[in-house]
Formats: sequence, C-alpha cells, structure tokens
Amino acid sequence: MRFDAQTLAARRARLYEQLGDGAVMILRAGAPKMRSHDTDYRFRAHSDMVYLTGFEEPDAVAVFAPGRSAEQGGPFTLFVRPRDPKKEQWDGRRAGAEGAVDLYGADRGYDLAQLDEELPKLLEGASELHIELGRDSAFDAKLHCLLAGLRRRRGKPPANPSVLRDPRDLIQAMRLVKSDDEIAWLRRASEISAEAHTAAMRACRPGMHEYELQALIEYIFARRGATAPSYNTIVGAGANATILHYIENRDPIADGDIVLIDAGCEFNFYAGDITRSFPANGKFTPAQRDLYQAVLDAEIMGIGMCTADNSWLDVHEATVRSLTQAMVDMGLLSGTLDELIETKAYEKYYMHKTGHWIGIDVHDPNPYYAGGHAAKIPNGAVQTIEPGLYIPADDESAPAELRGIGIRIEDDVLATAAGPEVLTKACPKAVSEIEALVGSGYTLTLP
Ligand SMILES: [Mn+2]
Repeated sequence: MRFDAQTLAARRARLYEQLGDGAVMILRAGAPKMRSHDTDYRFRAHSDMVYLTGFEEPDAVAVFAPGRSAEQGGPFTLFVRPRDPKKEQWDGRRAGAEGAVDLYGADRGYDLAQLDEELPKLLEGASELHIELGRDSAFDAKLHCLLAGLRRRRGKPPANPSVLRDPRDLIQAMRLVKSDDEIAWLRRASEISAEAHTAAMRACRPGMHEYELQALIEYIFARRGATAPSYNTIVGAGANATILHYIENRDPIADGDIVLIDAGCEFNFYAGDITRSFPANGKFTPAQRDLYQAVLDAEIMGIGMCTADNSWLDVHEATVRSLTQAMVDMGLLSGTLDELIETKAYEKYYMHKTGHWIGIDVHDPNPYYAGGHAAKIPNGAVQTIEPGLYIPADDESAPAELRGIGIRIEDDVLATAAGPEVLTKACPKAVSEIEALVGSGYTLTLP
C-alpha cells in the first residue's frame, strides 16, 4: 500500500460526509486490457478507486455506504479476487478478503464471487446510488437486474435506490485541491520529469533517433523510482513536432530540426507533465527563435495568472491573445486581433487549450465549470500551462522559414496564496539556457 491508512481514512470520511447516510457509492478498479494475444498491458487501477482505497488489484469493487453502522458491518466493503496460490505463483500476490480488511482498512472484505449475494443487501434502504455506467456492459447489466429485483419486492418497504448519480461528480471535486502529501508527490514527479528532460537536451545531437531520447527519458523515470510514464512519451523531431500526440518516435533527428519532447512520470500515482522544444543542433535559427520566444512569452504570462483571482479560461483567453498577436507579427495570420480571436482563426496554428488540471490522473478530471461558469483556480490546485504553435510542413500560406516547426512549452503550476509555484522549474526553458544545454553531453552512469 502506497498511501498510509490515515490518509485514506480521512479521504473516506470526507466522502461519507458529502454522500450522506442515504447514499451508496460503488467504485470499480477495472479489468486488465489485452495488448497482444494473451499478454495484457500493465494494469493500473482506476484513479478514484486508488484515491479512496489504495487498492491496486484488478477487478476489485468497493462499496461505500455511510449509513451502515458498525453493527451492520460498517460503511466500507471491498470485494476482491480470492487468494489462489497457483495463480499468485504466475501473476503476483493477492491481498484476498482478509487482506482487504487487515491491510486496506475495509470494514468487510469478500471474495468477488460473493458480490451478487452481498450487493443487494448493501443497497437495501439506500435512496441514492452513485455508480459510473457505460464502462463495463456486463456490470451495467448485472446492476440493472439487481435494481429491477429490488423494485419488484412486494409487501415490503421500498428497498431500491430511486436516484442514480455519477460518483465522479463528488470525487473529482474532492480531488481538485491537493493535500500536502499530494503536493509532495506531484513535486517529486515534476522533479524527476525535469531531470529526464534536462538529460535528453544534454544528450541530443543530430543523427540520433527519436526513440533514443525516449529511452533516456524513461530510463531516468525508472531509475528515480517512478512507476511509469504518466502518458505515452512524445519525442517528435522536425515536422513530427507539429503532431500534438506523436508517439511513434521512430524517425532520425536531423540537423536544423526542432525536437519537441512531451513526457512526464508517475510517482506514487501522481503525474508529472513537461514539454520542452529545442534545436537539435543547439542553436535556434532566427525564425525558430521568434516562434519559440512567442510561445515562451505566452507561457510565462499564463503561469503568472495561475491565481485564485482567475479561472482557467481567463488564462486560456489571455494566452490565445498573446499568441494571436505573435502570429500576426510573424506573418502567419493577417487581420485585426479581435477579429482573429472572434473567428478563432488562431486555431489554424494553436488548436488546443492552454492547460489542464493534473494530479492522480495526468488530465485530472476535476471540474472545469461550476454553476455554468469556468472554474476559478483555487489555492492548492495544480494545473499545466502549455501553449504551443504548430506550423504544418505543407502550409503554403505560412512564411517558408516557419513551415514544419512545432513548439510547445509546458510546466506544472501549483496555485498558492503566495502566488503561482512552478513545480517543474528545474527544467530550463530560456533560449540562452536551452542553447547552452543542448548537446553539452550526458553520460549514462549506472549506480
Ligand atoms: Mn499536458
């Protein structure tokens, strides 16, 4: 278990308070997914499940029923895969029903086989059920049968929850403001990610392949104890950098290319997310430098706006304004600034939003709107700021020297009462710093 028992118990107590005694919430860890024939992708449990239980095994089902007293078994029930020495020999250890209680603090632990029998009992008398539908059709069908069965009971008090709600509404709002522990893990994920990017810039020289930089980055993630990249590492050289989510990473890096690396690690479940763009040969051309500086100016301005006075949309709109002006100045767009913004003409070269919440998911699904308005940035929330400009190689309307260049610069920013704190600040981004760093050499040493 990677969260301590107290942290988890405190999170559940907050959840119970918001759920109220009449509600029941069901969360599921999810199932492994096939990668090829009989081998699966490495499993990672659903973030909400991990956040509230710390339980990482596949297929687990957690049921939270705040209204159940200790005599009734208590509010937290965990259904898990049974102990099985033969299967554990092949696929790893299992906590089992006993471990669910002893190691994970469940009030009751059951084998998954008992779910059909026990779940109706847990739902009895609940007025409201929080369950995410549409993720697993077999589970949805089971639940529909169960609810229909509860409704059919004649001559007995009503036993069915009559309101269905999505658990994400409650939990994702809880996850927006990070605790000190969470900030420490995000900070560590940011530091490791920054070290990896810095190493990649040092190591880069024309003639290498994109995958060599990916390998170095992911080596540093693993070496520093990160469990995995928090998303597929993007290393795009030249025109590949204009593809937002380019993950093939197979091409050689040419002299004169800008290399865009978007990579971050997951440390104790929490994500880092950094993008840097740099000249493969260590020296920006004047056109590359103009484009880079325009994005950097917008990024630094956006970071400065990560305070409780602003919404994420305020930050986005200010960034769009700054980048659109730069696009006019560089001959990419023509027209008045207001008109180009109004008609979204800037989307030709800047087609994504300026950032996203980050936490236990790299795109932390915390609320972006509250009461119909873009959500303000509360102190304790962490978000990325990541403006970019992408000029397709075949865009004949763009100045020739700008074609086939992609620039994105991304940092992870914690909003605090004292102002924005850049968690990824160890990763250089000023033009002079980048030019000094790229190609300066990185020697891989094994400890
Ligand atoms: Mn990002």
